[in-house]
Amino acid sequence: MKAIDVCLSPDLMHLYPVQDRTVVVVDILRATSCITTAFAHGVNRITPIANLEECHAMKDKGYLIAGERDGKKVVGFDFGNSPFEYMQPQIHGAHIAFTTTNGTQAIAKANGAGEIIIGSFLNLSSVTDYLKASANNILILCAGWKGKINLEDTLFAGAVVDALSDVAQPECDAPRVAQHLYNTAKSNLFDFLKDSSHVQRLSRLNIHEDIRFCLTPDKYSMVPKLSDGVLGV
Ligand code: 3SL
Repeated sequence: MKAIDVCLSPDLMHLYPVQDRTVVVVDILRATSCITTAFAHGVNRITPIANLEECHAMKDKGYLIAGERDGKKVVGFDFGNSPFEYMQPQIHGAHIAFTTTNGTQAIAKANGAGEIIIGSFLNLSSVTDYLKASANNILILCAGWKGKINLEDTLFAGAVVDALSDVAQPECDAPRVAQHLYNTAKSNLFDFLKDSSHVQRLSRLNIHEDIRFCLTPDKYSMVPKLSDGVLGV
């Protein structure tokens, strides 16, 4: 049986060897939900960038530039971090440079992994099918918030652990914690998350529709994958 583990914060990544692993990076609210939505709506490539200035400079190289800091679209950027922005016809065939507070930092922290894929509730079954078909051991990397653990990424990790329970053995207690949490919350994820820190943060920005959308399971079928620093499907 292959092994599955969950890293609840990018700041804990030094504890997890990733060389031969498939790392699933998850930032449910909202970076990996946006990435998934963008590919479902025809974006060609996304280059995730940790640094804001570096992303800004990509505009002069012909990229559309996108992302947020502290939830808000960056001044001068083409798109922010709402999944609804990635349904527009302009993104069709585009190459987007993308930077976010936590999601793209987590992708950078997974550097050196056997492979890196992008997970969200929107492509949950595609991700679990992909992981079932692969012989690789698995690490789910939760983006969290500035090094702190969050509920929504942990819930997604639990959903993956649960779906793979016949084929992947938890390596420590984090996968079990996540699975318990998911089984407690799964009948109404939106309600379960209503007091969570990032839902509170995003509610102040008045984006309840984004939150509901990001919690929708299996809306899209594809698995974005990182190759030479660029995401594609
Ligand atoms: O931190 C991130 O990567 C973002 O997804 C955060 S926010 O939802 O845009 O606030």
